[in-house]
Amino acid sequence: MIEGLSKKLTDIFKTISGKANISENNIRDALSEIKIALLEADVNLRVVRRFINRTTEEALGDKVLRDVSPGQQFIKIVHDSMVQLLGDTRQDLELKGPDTLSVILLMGLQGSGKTTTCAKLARRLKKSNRKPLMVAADLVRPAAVEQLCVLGEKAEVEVYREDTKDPVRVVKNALQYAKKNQFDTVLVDTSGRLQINQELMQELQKIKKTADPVESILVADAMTGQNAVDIAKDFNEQLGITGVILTKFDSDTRGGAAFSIKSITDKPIKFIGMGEKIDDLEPFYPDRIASRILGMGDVVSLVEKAQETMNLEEAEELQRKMENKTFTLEDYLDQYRRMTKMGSLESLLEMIPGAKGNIDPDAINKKEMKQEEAIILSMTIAERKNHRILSPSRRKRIAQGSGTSVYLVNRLLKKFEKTRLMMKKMTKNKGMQQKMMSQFGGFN
Ligand SMILES: Nc1nc2c(ncn2[C@@H]2O[C@H](COP(=O)(O)OP(=O)(O)O)[C@@H](O)[C@H]2O)c(=O)[nH]1
Ligand SMILES: [Mg+2]
Repeated sequence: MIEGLSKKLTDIFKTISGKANISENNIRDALSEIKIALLEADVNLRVVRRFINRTTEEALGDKVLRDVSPGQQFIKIVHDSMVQLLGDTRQDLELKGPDTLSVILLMGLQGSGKTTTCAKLARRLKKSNRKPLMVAADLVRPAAVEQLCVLGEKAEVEVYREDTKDPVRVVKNALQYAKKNQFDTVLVDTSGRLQINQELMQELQKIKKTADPVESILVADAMTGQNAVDIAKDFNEQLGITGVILTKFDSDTRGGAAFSIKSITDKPIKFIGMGEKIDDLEPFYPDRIASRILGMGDVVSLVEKAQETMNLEEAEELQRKMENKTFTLEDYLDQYRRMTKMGSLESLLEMIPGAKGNIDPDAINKKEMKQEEAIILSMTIAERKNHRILSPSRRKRIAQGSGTSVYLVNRLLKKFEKTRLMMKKMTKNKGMQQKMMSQFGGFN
């Protein structure tokens, strides 16, 4: 995610924070480099200009030049301006209370990720105890209804469908169905087109009138950069949107759309799509994204994500085990399973400070994880609890039982030992960062 910009900014900061004294010229030089970096990241020119003007004004004030650590102060100013650019504070969906039906309309061009995002959102709402219904109102693209139904099964959310070519009728009937069956949220998946055209806009206007949504969300592909911004502007002018979900943020190496949308449309980015899987949707936190881009890591997001799959007691239990050296192969397996439950490993790594560049996501081999799981499952309970009893003959038996080889069994044991050792070292250091790292320590 946004690697290019992140790398450039980190380099610029490295130069400036290494200086004991900073002159006005140093600041101007750094800012003009930042300007180039932002333009290369495909950020809208007007937005860049405004950003640079504001930041220059702040940075040339007394605050930076007279500060004891001017470099840090300068970085903070850039960080804060960036947060502002990204939209200041987190904007969640604004839904009505559970007793009133809330409709969320998802719109966008073909392939932007509407259907996938519809299911991701529905799943999220379901997890937060709402009762969502998805409506298949894309009747243009063949198989679109089927696609939503398949995703509906994954998300465990019901899909309303009808055999017709009239999306307005489907929406109308779906709303009645939802009211009758006590659903509290209706998500409408609409059809897109390759480009914005009259036909699409008219269709969406009619649907919007019938659906009377509380949220009209534009789903836009982050990888299309400034194009996504132009689309957001058009949709907002013609249909009125309440927010944007930027998809494929995991594959967006530049970041131009994320930086420009709020300034250009004055509508917030509410979520980002971080992968193809149903759980790969994250709330958009301007401050955390800015920190991630500036290479400060995103400990808070990571902690929250971990908390979703592991409660506090479990985390403390794990901590205790590590300190008492009773961390066993079973716990190791357990950690692996949690990791896969948490979503894509690559997106997790990105959030760990210091992991970027140090841990190679390709080294986290899914096949290897499966093999390791099979190996541990072929062990007896006693063996899992105490790996020291694993004699050569036991290892041979386990290799056969798991369909692997003695070499792979030995490799796993070596990795496990290394993980234990690293966890031990890390639990000695207090501090959240180390705590978090320790849970993922098995990967280098
Ligand atoms: N990497 C990645 N792929 C995504 C994301 N969201 C959607 N996709 C993929 O984009 C393609 C188009 O998605 P789809 O939901 O069918 O788009 P629609 O035409 O707007 O309904 C599919 O292959 C999705 O798996 C995302 O956040 N990250
Ligand atoms: Mg679709």
